[in-house]
Amino acid sequence: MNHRKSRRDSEVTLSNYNHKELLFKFLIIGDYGVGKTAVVRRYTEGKFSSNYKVTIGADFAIKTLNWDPHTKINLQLWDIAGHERFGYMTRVYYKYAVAAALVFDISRITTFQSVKKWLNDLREKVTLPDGSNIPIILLANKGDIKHTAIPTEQINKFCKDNKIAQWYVTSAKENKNIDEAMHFLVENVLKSKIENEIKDSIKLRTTLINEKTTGCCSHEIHK
Ligand SMILES: Nc1nc2c(ncn2[C@@H]2O[C@H](COP(=O)(O)OP(=O)(O)OP(=O)(O)O)[C@@H](O)[C@H]2O)c(=O)[nH]1
Ligand SMILES: [Mg+2]
Repeated sequence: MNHRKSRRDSEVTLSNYNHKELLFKFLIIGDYGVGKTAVVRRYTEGKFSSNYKVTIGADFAIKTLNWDPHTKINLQLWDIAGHERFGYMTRVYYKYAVAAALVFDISRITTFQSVKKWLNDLREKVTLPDGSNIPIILLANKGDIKHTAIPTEQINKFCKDNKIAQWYVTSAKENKNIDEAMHFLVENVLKSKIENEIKDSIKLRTTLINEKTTGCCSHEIHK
């Protein structure tokens, strides 16, 4: 995996007029063996291996997207070891994340039961700078395995009850729905970013108007 110096999330580099480069940190979390590393590898390198090599701590990979003619997005995907759930390091790994993909193995019910604990851990430790929750999607991975242990209705209900915007049946092995899921997350982050920028510009305008008013009044008093 590519290792690079970590930068703060949502960093904007205006390289030239009307062209921007963004950096988003995404978390990939869930129980051990559900396929987090396989999903990241499929997405960033287009490869799959059936060997299981346990992730220790966390790893990360970069994917660059030419989102539109004016926007380049560098996605920093943090692949957190499934064994880390109750490790104190998760707080450090989660820092500055702007979105997350929660992964479980559709053929193993226990991994779905753990999703709630991962979600609670995430919501407790990460919020966007304005205090709101980060966008989260749920990936029911190993969709190529015919044995599905969790009924669709149960997953739908879980997402509705826990305000998870979207879920996908994915397969790192067969390259199913991984691009689509990541695309959805990026769109959500961009949407919340635009909303925040609008809020900021309103705040700025209000401040400017207030300052102008204050300036005007104090000027009148001095007259
Ligand atoms: N059939 C199938 N096997 C998969 C798929 N994704 C991952 N696997 C296999 O599942 C095993 C575990 O995958 P990993 O990606 O290493 O799991 P992980 O979630 O990163 O596990 P930890 O690093 O321990 O947290 C490996 O043997 C993978 O080849 C998939 O979509 N389909
Ligand atoms: Mg792993």
